[in-house]
Parts: sequence; C-alpha cells; structure tokens
Amino acid sequence: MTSIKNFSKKELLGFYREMLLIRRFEEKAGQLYGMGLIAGFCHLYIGQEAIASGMRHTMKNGDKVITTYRDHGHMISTGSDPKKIMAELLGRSDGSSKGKGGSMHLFDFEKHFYGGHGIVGASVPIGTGLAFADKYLGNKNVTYCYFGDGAAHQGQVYESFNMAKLWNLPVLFIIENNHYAMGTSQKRSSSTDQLHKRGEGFNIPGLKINGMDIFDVISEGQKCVDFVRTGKGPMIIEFDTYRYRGHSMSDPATYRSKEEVSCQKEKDPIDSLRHEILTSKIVTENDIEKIDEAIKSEINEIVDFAKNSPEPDESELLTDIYN
Ligand SMILES: Cc1ncc(C[n+]2csc(CCOP(=O)(O)OP(=O)(O)O)c2C)c(N)n1
Ligand SMILES: [Mg+2]
Repeated sequence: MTSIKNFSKKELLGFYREMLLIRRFEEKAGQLYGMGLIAGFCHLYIGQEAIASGMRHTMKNGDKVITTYRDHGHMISTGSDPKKIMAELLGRSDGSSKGKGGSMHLFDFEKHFYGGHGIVGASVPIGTGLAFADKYLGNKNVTYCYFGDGAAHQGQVYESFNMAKLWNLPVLFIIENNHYAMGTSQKRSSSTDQLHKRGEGFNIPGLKINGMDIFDVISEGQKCVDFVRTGKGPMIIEFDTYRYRGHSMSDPATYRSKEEVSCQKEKDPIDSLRHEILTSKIVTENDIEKIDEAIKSEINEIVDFAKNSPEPDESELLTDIYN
C-alpha cells in the first residue's frame, strides 16, 4: 500500500504546493467572476485537486491530457503557466488562447494539454484520436482522457470505447465521478453507481479509486497507467470525488444539503495531506505556513499579470477561427 513513506520530502511538498495552488487559483477565479472580471461560463475544480495532481505524478514526457470545461486545475497540473490561464479567463490577449477562448477553451500544445471542451463527452472521441496518433507513430505515450459521471452516459463515449479496444489504443479513460451532472445527482440519473464497469461489454477493464486521497490516486492510478503503457489497450478509472461548489458560477447548488457537503469536506485532499505531512514530521507548521504565504503572493502576481494584460485587438476578431 502506497503511503507517505513512499515519497521524498520534495515530492510531498510538491503535491501540497500544487494542490493548494489549484485551490487558491480557483477561489480567486470565483471572486473575479463575482466582480464581473470574468464573463461567460466558469466551472471550478475545488475538491477534485488530488486527481489532477496525483495522476500528473504518473505521467511521462509526451503523455497527453484532455478534459472537459472543468479544466483550470488540469492545465495547471501540466505545468502550464497559471498567469496565462488567468489571463485567458479574463479574456486578455496574453491568455493561453489569446483571450478568445475563455475558461472552457484552455489549450497548451507545448505541454500536451489538448483542452478544455464545452461539449459534454467530446473529450472522449478526441482523446481516443490522440491515442490513435500515438499508436500510429509507435511511441509509448498514454493519453489521459478525463470526463464526468454525467458524460459517462453519452453515446459517443461508447463508440470510442469500441474503437479504443478494437485497436488496443493507449488511452486511459478517467471518469471524475463527483456525483452530480449540473443539478442532477447520479442517484437520480444512473442505472448503476459502478461507472468503472461500463467498459465490460467492450472488454475494457476498469477500477474504482478514491479520488480524495493523493496517495490512493497515485498508487492505484499507476497500475492502470502501466497496463495501458505496456500495450494492453485502454483502461477505465472511476475516481470517487466531490465538487464543493455549484456546477458553474451561476449555480447556488441548493439541490444538496449542507450536511452532505460538509461531510464530503471532511475528506478534503489538501487538509489530509497537510495533516499527514505534519504528523509524520516532514516539515513544521511554520514551514507549511510559509508555503501557504508563498502561494498567496503567487496568486496576487497571477492576478496582476492578467489584469494588466490588454484585451485582444479588434483586428484579432477573425483570426484563429474556422471559416
Ligand atoms: C452535449 C451537451 N449536453 C449538455 C450540455 C450541458 N451541460 C454542461 S455540463 C453538464 C453536466 C455534465 O456533468 P458531468 O459529466 O458529471 O461533469 P461535471 O460537471 O460534474 O464535472 C451538462 C448537462 C453540454 N455542455 N453538452
Ligand atoms: Mg459530475
């Protein structure tokens, strides 16, 4: 069983730092949205951080990531510059998509981050195509293809499963089961709560993993990555997780009880890692506070950069589009 003992001090503080950066980035995005500085849709990743950060640890150079509109945390975990991500959210010209894509359309080709997709389920056939390219080119890369529990009911997901297994493509289908699709609970909309078994009819194995503990994410996730990387074909991971906020900024999430949310927050991935780091005496409370302060200053720099970046010029209106 993987535990804190399997990681160096540097690795552990790296996990803590990254998850906290994602959390604080998202909290700030929520504030800026409230102030009218971010327009359109904005979906926060708060509560699900251990998945992006943990799976990142299992990746090799050239591995690809593709996900849904809940994409800020995933892009940060690929090592993409958070300043450019925030500038994109604010619709500024220094943004990763030149300020023309916004929150749901993040992209970083250099970091092998293939979006940011607003169409529910769309990341799955596109991710399968990315894996096809890797197989065709004969490299040993894996595509990490993320989608939600709601998306798991989409027809295009199953067409992709069939092709992925038929050609044994190196794709890891990763369902982030946060138990809600907008305001609809999984209990009300799914015939089964075992989404990792949805590949059985295609001969694709699956595993359910606790997504609230970064050590579980890494140890169990690594087994699935190894399976895919060694040419055995696709695999499905279902991460059990929870989103703390509403679906998007316009959702007050009144369909959930306060008790349900607070019960989930007791398993918070960042709090539990901090607790383990302190009880195992990896660093002192003072050291942790210093990291927290450093993240706060980093977030301030990120926001300053985004606010100071100009809006795209009118001449950009018809560039970078299909016509
Ligand atoms: C094809 C399509 N249908 C409906 C929508 C509207 N919609 C946006 S998000 C969402 C819920 C998806 O939930 P889930 O897959 O569980 O992901 P989560 O938001 O929980 O991360 C819906 C129905 C959409 N964007 N695309
Ligand atoms: Mg969901």
